[in-house]
Amino acid sequence: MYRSIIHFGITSRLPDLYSQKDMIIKVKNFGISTGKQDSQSVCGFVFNSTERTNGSFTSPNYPGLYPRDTECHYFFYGNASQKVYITFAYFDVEGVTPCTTETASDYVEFSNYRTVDRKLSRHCGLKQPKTVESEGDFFRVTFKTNDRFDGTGFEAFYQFRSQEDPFHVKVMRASSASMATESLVLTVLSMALIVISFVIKSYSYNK
Ligand SMILES: [Ca+2]
Repeated sequence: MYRSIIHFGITSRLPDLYSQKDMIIKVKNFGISTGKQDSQSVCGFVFNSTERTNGSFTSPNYPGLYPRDTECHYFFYGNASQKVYITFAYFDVEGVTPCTTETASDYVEFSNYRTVDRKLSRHCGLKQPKTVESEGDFFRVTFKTNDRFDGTGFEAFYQFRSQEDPFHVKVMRASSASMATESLVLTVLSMALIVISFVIKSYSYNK
């Protein structure tokens, strides 16, 4: 399913100590302190709205440099009436748009599914993505790095909001009383207009 081995590319940083080709390390601690680590994936973190309705999450080893050749997934599970909102406070992901393999970029990707969501574009560079909103009660954030160049990653905030949430401005339905007043005013106004036009017409005829 996911990679079971993380290659940190330490060879290039510490050539004297590790002269062999590559160093392979199995990593369990990603320096990510929030969410529940998913035992099924190497770098997977689960955020359930039943446990917390808001909080923060970061790239591995934040605010230090993130590791190379790493793929982390952040899974957000709300209840049926909730949506997930992700806002970035800090963003430094090495790469250039469109943040693809061709541009040798690391990237952050969003999805409304467990698989790739083609509607949502990838993000890299220094420009923080705007607040992202999920379509439904599930959302996934993926962070993927390649084998060259580094950044300090990201810090982001998540919030589960239910559709009835007071944060959401709802369109107010006019009460029946005010609707009655409104229609009465409209009726009076239109009657006044008819009278005025009648007066004007009869005045011009009389001329
Ligand atoms: Ca990189």
